[in-house]
Amino acid sequence: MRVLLLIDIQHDFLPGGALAVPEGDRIIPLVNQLQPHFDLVVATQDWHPPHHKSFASNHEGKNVFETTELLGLEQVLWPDHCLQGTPGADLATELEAHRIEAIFRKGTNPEIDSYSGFYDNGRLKSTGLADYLRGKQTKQVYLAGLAGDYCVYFSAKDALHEGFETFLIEDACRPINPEGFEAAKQDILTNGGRIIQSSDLLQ
Ligand code: VGL
Ligand code: ZN
Repeated sequence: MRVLLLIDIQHDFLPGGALAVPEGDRIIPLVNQLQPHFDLVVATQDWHPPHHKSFASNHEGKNVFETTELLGLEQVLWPDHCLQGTPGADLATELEAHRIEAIFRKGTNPEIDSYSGFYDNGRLKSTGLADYLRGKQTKQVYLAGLAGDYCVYFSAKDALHEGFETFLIEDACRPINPEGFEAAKQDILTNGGRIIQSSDLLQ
């Protein structure tokens, strides 16, 4: 199985959203075009409870994008985003959803953040995504979505670690921080992943 893994394509990560990724909306037509080229399409959804400790609003005297420590890990403090059950947490309206066979939610533990679609940042808990993909006889995982330097990157790293052949579709991602995305792509290559373009898949 060749699987397209769509990371956090949610309203709060699009322009106008609570944690807008620059040009985040630009990937959606591309992602819709890519979907029919895969055996299976799976999505992740950032899904935080209101008192999530990755929110700056839950740390007195801290501003957004400052850092702190959560359970011994460095943590960027984000604006409140992807609150469970709110429109900001919904998958983007423009994203074609009928091919998405499963949605894995993450970020539900208020004590720790969860960038990867496979595990929280402390690896305290699995989402079940790796076992689900193995159950589907998945060999290759192709990633697209938001943000390229956070949740796409950490999901790609875990996909490699779980033994999947891993491809990051560069032009079907947008980062919060371009320099962070450059470092992320280098690290994926170093760990045996590949960086490709959507034109490599679309004929
Ligand atoms: C994300 C920051 C906080 C992401 C999620 O989807 O990349 N980034 N929560
Ligand atoms: Zn989040």
